Amino acid sequence: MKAHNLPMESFWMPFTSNRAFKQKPRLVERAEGMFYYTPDGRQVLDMVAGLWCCNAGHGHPAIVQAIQAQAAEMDFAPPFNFAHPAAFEVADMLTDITPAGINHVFFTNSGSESVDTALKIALAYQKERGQAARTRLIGRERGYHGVGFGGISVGGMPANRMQFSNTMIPGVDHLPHTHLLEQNAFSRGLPEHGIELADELENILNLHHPSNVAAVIVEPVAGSAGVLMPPKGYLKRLREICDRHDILLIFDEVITGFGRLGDNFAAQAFGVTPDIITAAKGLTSGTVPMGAVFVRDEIYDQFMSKPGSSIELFHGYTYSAHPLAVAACKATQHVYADEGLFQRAAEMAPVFEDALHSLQGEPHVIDVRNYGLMGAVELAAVEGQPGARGMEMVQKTFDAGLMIRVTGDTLAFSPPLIMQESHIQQAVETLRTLLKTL
Ligand code: PXG
Repeated sequence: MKAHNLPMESFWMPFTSNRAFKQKPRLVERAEGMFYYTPDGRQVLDMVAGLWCCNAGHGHPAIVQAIQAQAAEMDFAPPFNFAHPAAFEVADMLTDITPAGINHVFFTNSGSESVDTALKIALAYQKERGQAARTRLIGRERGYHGVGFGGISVGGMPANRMQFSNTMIPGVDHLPHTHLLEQNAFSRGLPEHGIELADELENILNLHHPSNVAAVIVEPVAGSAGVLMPPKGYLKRLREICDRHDILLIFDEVITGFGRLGDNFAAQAFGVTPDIITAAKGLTSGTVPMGAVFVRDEIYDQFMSKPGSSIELFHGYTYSAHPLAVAACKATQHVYADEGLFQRAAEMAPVFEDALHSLQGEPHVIDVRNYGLMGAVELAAVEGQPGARGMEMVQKTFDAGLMIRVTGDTLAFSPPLIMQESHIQQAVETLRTLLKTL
């Protein structure tokens, strides 16, 4: 199988139909600003920030320079029992933009590691404070929390679970998802209907007794499942129920963090503060793999108040706070602040909203939804072939010079925060033309 003059067989591609891809590869070789470039020099407008991560746009000179300089200065520093100064500095920078009361951060290398780390911190915290019975975890249908065993267990994407179904971690329940297509189709911003879906948490807690539950984990806006919005008041109600029963609330902000919703985190955009925030992607604008778990002071303090001076948490990665990631993160955070990119995302959100909603009424479009610079256009599935229309759009848009993301038949958009009005107009007009060809 050699569709290109590349040796295609050795690389087992993630979350991709290898056989289909290798017959007809979609390759990108270079990136700058809002665009990718194919090996044959075609320009492709990036409407998904790579994979929801390149929030500062591609190839920002300040970030490139910082990574280059760090590679020359020090390649690696062991993170156990040793450290490098920049790791402390970047932690301090990051906790300046987290919600009040969340002032500590544990570094990982990906969103999946952040989620599994957060779940482990939640379990260990309950034990440390003498609540060892609190072992149950609650996720949500259609949730995506990465691909570690913890993440797929609390996650709610059936395809990501079924090949591994006998090895989920035990003691997990799921809230219902919040995608009420009939009631909420074509909502702008947060939908009106569905706050009562949060009350299902009380039912789950009644079943197991709250004293057995450690934590609830949700994405404030579900990304991978197709950009599913929290109904108005929903997240606040989850917070209230968790507070009532002394249960930790974890927001998985791997996508929603770092400006995506027009604020630092979804927690601030929606005015609801969780106990733990997981992050990755936009942390370094996708330049170097890095993840983070931000925790409330009470959680950190619980571990630090142990008598003696032994290791407080038996967890960590060789590459936690890797010097290259730290340098990339520091430079990225400076770019976000200096260029006011989160504010810019908030300012561009209405333009983005109007542009996406102008596709209402085009062929096959059954919903448009958006918040900040995160949006989706849902298409009706071809009878008996769910996902076929979505994949057709991935190919057709790429051929037409546009990169988008699909989940099933939902087209997802999360442009770099440097997006200008002309970019979203170009994307929407390409989509309008292609929708008529399906
Ligand atoms: N949590 C959330 C909310 C995510 O969106 C992860 C955890 C895992 O991150 P890592 O870095 O381990 O991949 C993610 C990742 C898509 C898509 O199709 C989304 C992600 C990854 C791959 C594809 O929307 N998000």
